[in-house]
Parts: sequence; structure tokens; C-alpha cells
Amino acid sequence: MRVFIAGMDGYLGWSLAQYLAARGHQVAGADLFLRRQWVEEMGSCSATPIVPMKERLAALKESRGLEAKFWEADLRDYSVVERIFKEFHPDAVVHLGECPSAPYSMVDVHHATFVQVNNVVSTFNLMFAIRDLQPEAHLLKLGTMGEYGTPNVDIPEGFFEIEYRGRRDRMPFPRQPGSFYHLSKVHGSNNIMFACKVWKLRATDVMQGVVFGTRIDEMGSDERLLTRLDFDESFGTAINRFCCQAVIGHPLTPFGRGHQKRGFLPLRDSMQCLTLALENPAQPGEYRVFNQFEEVYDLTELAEKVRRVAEQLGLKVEIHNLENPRKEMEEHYYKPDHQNLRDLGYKPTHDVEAEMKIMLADLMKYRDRIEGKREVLIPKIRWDGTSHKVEYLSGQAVGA
Ligand code: USQ
Repeated sequence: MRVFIAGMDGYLGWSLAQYLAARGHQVAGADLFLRRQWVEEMGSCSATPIVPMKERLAALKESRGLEAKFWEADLRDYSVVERIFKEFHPDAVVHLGECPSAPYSMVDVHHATFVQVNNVVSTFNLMFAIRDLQPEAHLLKLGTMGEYGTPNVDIPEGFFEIEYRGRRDRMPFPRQPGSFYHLSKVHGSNNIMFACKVWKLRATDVMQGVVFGTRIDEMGSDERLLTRLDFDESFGTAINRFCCQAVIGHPLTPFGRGHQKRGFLPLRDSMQCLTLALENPAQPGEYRVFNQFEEVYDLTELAEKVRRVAEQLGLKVEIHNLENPRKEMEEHYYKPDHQNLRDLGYKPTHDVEAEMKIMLADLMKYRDRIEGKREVLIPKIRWDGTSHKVEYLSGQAVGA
């Protein structure tokens, strides 16, 4: 299959390029390297060393004998997307080219506008290019479990049956996201659902939980094939941050009461799920939704798991809750379905603690890189629009 990956330089994009190429798919991708700039803007860097795309592609060839085509390209420019489609003729388009950060979208009007325009317009351009140039192509769009928010009822996979005033219908499940970033994903989902209806596009919208992990087997031992791993307040997810904190002896930082629940899955299982969705595409006119995560934990359970696994590796770990810079429920019901991918054959490869162990061992090699950016572990971006470092709830001084 000819697969085009929008956002091929990112955490998921670079991993997926390798995973698909290793399975015999023809891979091409584009990226404007904005993620590298955003993380720099946060004063941080990837915990794993990452080389420029040119070197990544050379390493893929040298180490694995595999090739991928690449364009440095701005997907907000329709003429650029058209040019790529005319050259590559994709059978499938994976959209991983969005700004993925809730905090970044809450900084100020400029960041909020940037995130929504970037995410909505790039999705639009891919949809229109499929309609006009590759109408049979399957669009695999990365959504997020955060689109649903945390309702006090079970969460289905996209749609639910509802009876209201004596009548029944199958309707999209309500979206109640918690940031302008998560809202940008809802806008993308709505636009794609509409395009499937009116143009008979085929699309899969993946509501992905929090992905973690430093590697997939396809990266082997060549350091140049590693994907990035962020730990700053905007681009580092809670679990990746907790693991980075553990390796440098920084307290783990659940926010507020720390009972926010989320679904988690290892990077290698995210690759397996995305590939299953590609190899079993939606039908023309079908807009389907997959909830993609393995296990649900609350943030305190997660921190306890990181502590337990880190201690097995000889690390000493403390957990100190921080004041919550976000506006979110800190204790709530959370029970999302996740059957669709299992029905396609998804089998989790590693349990969460086994994957954490691999990740912590990897990160210990890069301790100095994390230590050098220690200050980014305490957040400043607040949902009320102000920006100043949050405090430890225990009364302990920040940085202690
Ligand atoms: N959190 C902490 N301590 C930290 C960092 C975060 O308690 O040091 C809490 C947050 O307050 C939140 C939860 O952990 O309640 C998850 O935060 P996160 O930063 O790990 O994840 P989130 O902002 O929800 O976004 C991440 C990705 C995003 C993806 C989403 C999937 O950045 O691209 O869409 O995970 S999900 O969380 O299921 O919506």
C-alpha cells in the first residue's frame, strides 16, 4: 500500500514510517519540523537524541535497507498538498501533522489561533486533496480520547443509540473537550464526518489515549532511528514526564488531587493499531471511530507504577502533587469502550509496566539531557491565561 504520513518527523510519524516500511508498504511523508521549534520555544529538547530528517532517512537505508520519500512541506498550503498527491498517489493518508498540545493551545490568543488554524486547515487540505485527486484513498485521522472529555456515563466509540421524547436515533456521542487543542480535534472530526457523508470519502478517526514509550523493535540499536520523547509541560505527556522525572530524581508531579483518569497505550501498540486500521480500511462513505488505548489509570496510580518500576532499576522516586494549572475534573467516572480495534485483531504486546521498564532503562542513558532542562518539568501555562510556576501542594518549595 502507498501510505502518505502527514507529520512524519514527529513522535508517532517517524515511528510509523519505520513500522510500515518494515512491513513492505511504500511510505512517503511530509513535515515542516514545527514540533522541533515548539519544543525549543518551551526551552526544552527531546530526551532521546534526534538527528535531522536527512540523516534519519540515510540511517533507515543503511541499517534496515528501507526507503521512505520525504517533503519538507507546509500542509496548510493547498498547492503543496496537491503537488505531493500528484507525485505520490497515496492509497492511504495518515494525518499525524497536527499540533498535539493542550497547554500550548492555552498560552494566549496567538497560540490558540495557531493551533486551531494549523490543525483544521491541514485536515481540510488533506480531505479536499483526497476528494479531488485520490477519491479512493482512506483517510486515517489521529483524533484523541480527549475529544469526549470526562462525562459521568460510559463512552462509546464515536456514536451511540439515543431515545429522546419517544424517538430513537444513532448520533455522535457528545464531545466535551478540555482545551482549545482538543477542540481543534473535534472540529477536524466534524469536518471529516461531513465529508464522508457528502463526498463518500472513507475515513477512520482514531480517538487515541496517551501514548508512551521510547521505542519500537524496528528502531533496533541504531540511535539515529530513535523517535523523539518530550518531557516539557506542553509536549511531554504525563507518563513520559513521570519517567523522565524518575530518572533524574525529580519528584513525580500529579496535578491537583491526581485522580484524573486517562487511557494509556505503548508506542508499539499504537503502531499496531494504526496499521490494522490502514490494512482494514473504512468503506466508501463510511466514517468510523476507534477508541485506541489499552488500560485506564488515574494519575496517582500511574505515578505509583512509575515509582515501582523505577525502584526495580535502583532509582529512588518521590511523588509530590502540584497545584493544577488546568481546569479539569480531578476525580471522576471514566469508562470508555475499546472493542473495535480488538475486533480487527489488535493484541497488546507488552503490559504497561514492562514497557515502562524498557523506557526507563532507555532514558537512564540520556539522564544528562533531561537534567540539563530540569526547569521545564514544573509547568507555568495556566488555563486561566496567566503564566507563573505552579506550587507543590505539600508546601514544599518548587525545585526542591
Ligand atoms: N498531568 C499531571 N501531571 C503532569 C502532566 C499532566 O497530572 O506532569 C495530568 C493532566 O492534568 C491531565 C492528564 O495528566 O489530567 C493528562 O495530561 P497529558 O499532558 O498527559 O495529556 P493531554 O493533555 O490530555 O494530551 C495528551 C497528548 C495529546 C493527546 C492526549 C490523549 O499531548 O496529543 O491527544 O494526550 S488524551 O489524554 O486521552 O486526551
